[in-house]
Amino acid sequence: MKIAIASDFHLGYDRFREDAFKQAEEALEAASKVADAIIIPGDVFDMRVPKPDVLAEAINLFRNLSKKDWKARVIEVKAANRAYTSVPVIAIPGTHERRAQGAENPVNLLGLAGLLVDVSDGYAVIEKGSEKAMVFGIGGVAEERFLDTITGLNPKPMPGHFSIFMFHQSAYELLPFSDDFIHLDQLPVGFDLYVNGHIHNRVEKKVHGKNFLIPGSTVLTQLKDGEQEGKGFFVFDTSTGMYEFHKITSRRFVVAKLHADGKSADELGAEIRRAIDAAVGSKGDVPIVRVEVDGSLKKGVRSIDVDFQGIAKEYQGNALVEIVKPGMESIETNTDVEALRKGSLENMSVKDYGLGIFVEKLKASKYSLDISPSELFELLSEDASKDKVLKKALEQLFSS
Ligand SMILES: [Mn+2]
Repeated sequence: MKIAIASDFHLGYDRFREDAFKQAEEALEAASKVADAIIIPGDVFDMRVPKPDVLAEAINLFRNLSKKDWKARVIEVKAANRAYTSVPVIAIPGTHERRAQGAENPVNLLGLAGLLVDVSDGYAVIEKGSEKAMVFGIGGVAEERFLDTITGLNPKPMPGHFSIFMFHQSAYELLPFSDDFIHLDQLPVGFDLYVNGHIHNRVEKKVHGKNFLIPGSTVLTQLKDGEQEGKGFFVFDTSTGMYEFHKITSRRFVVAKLHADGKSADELGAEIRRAIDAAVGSKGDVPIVRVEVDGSLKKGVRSIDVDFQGIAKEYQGNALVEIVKPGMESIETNTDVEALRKGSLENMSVKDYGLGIFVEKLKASKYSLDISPSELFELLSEDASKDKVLKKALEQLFSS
């Protein structure tokens, strides 16, 4: 049985909305042609409460997919939510869809509509002729709760089935940043394949001697060096244990690193234009070009003397230009900003980074409410419930 692994579509992503949709569509369409089943480890949507037109986009996408002539079927599901289809498209919600406990998330909505199988906190069995595979899924949870969640659910492979463990978290070996992140050797043992989402560049590793695959996002979001490699999805053949990466047509992304060192405003301007011209080239597409400038300009020249915005505008229609100029301003820095600059937060979303700081600060202030710091963070980030949550938190604070 051939299983496609495609992840992090981020439908509704504001900045490159059309890219997100088109590239997800191409990945799913291509996957349906070469694979018997598709599994999606989270972040189908970019937001926890997508607007109706984004939901409509997703519904159209998955409806087309479910009409294909699938040779494999989902024959059994035991998960947090009921399944309403046997089409072998199996997903979990990611961190971008994570909502406060008890609230429906948009991936679950697609499950309710019978457009995919939401395999959160449980498993689905796929059958194709005499071949059987099972997928155990755990949707994105707060990092510090993941180990407890694994312990609570106790995922086990199924004898006689090719068993896949699918989740959506950071991993310490990939992001050595927080002690809350799972270590790969803490993942449940005995599975034939481990599949993760969340991280937006492609990762191929081994866990418990088996393959551990992250396909990366299908759309550019973080504009980091690692995303220049091109987007796509994996296809894993359960009978041979071999897999390959299928590229999709994704918008070209080029990073150019320049040094301001002792240059005049005009010199730097010219150098930036040369770098963008080179990146645009003659391919006729509209690439995303990120120009990173470091160092300081010639004495007496300030970075505001360089018309960065004007330069970016000159390329309208030919390139999507982003110019970042760390280190050029003599602004106050702190360790957090330094860490961001040095790229030690590679692969981590701003939301996760913010959550990390929030949890740390609460721990330091000996926070002791019933509600966990990450749940509080989730609640506070849900616009509609802010007043309610503040009230609830205040009540708890002042009643004790
Ligand atoms: Mn993501």
